[in-house]
Amino acid sequence: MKIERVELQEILMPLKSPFVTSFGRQEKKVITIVRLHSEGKVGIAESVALAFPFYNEETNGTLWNIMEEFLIPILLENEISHPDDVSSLFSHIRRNNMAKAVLESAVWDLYSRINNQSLSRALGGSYKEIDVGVSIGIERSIEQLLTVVGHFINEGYKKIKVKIKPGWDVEPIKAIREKYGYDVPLMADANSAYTLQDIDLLKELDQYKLIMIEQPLAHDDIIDHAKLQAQLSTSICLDESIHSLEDARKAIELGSCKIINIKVGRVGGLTAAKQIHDYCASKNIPVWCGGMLEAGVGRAHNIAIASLHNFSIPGDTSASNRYWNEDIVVPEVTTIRPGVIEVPKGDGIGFELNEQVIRKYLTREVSFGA
Ligand code: OSB
Ligand code: MG
Repeated sequence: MKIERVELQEILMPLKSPFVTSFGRQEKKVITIVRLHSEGKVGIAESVALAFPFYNEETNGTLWNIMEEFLIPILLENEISHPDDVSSLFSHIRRNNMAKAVLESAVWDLYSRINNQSLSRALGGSYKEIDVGVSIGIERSIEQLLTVVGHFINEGYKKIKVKIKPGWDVEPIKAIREKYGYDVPLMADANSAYTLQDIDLLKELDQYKLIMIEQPLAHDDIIDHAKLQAQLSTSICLDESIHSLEDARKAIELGSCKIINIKVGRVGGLTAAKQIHDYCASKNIPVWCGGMLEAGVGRAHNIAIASLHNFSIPGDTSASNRYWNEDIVVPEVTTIRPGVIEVPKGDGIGFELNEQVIRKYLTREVSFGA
């Protein structure tokens, strides 16, 4: 397949309510939508880099720079026989995984559309439905947090993840357990807000029987996480620390985690996500699909990868209406039953762009190639 044209569109969409983590507060989200044209078909994907380099080093700005200057010329100049080729073509460019991932994921969508199959099928997925959870930011009070948690428990989400940071950890977790009990599948995500000096506090969380604690320590660490895991009964899940199959192998060998959160953007694309999934399966390490506040296109890619068998823990891919008043795809990404999303059977990601919504929030657009 030869990519004939690449279109980039940037949109700025307001979130329904602000999302606060240990690294910052977001009220709107910048999203770059990629369209790749070949053989009369269009493959699509959406970027996940945030507007600021506080989760990882990439931003929407660095993404455009790397795509325009390096990645898009490679896509336009090379014949691609399979989407797996793209990661090899990009491999000499260091990091910039989110820039690589958005283009690579669009190639996967294009490839599956050209072959008249669903992206899930092209990736080797087996689930027809996936269980999903929800991620809840840092709220302004315990009372408000309990209201929000209660709302999502009522909606039937299969995993409740709450953000924690120093000063907002034991107290909110304890309050959730006291009000809603121990049957709620609850976990915490620290986004690297702690160090080994906080070990006593992190051990205190053990009594609340969390299904895991996500990325408690530094974004670039796997050594201290191994020391911490040895002293915690709660499983550690790594997010920020895992950028590649090699990172996953080293973290698992060191005992730095018992679970891995796979984000397609963070690992540089669907091929890498699948490889990490397969490796983790061979080591009995369950994985789940993380999120980056995606709109419908990103959710659709997440649903497809989460249909692979070792995605055995509900991910963060809630329905689009958890964050958005309107979706950038039709149909909108919804649950079919409480906490369950159907894996689409249609070609590619199984959703089409909602041009009207995209036009409404468009901030810039450019195209390359024919
Ligand atoms: O750490 O998983 C994270 C959002 C932005 C950046 C990092 C993270 C998150 C979330 C939200 O937790 C997940 C989602 O609902 O998309
Ligand atoms: Mg996380």
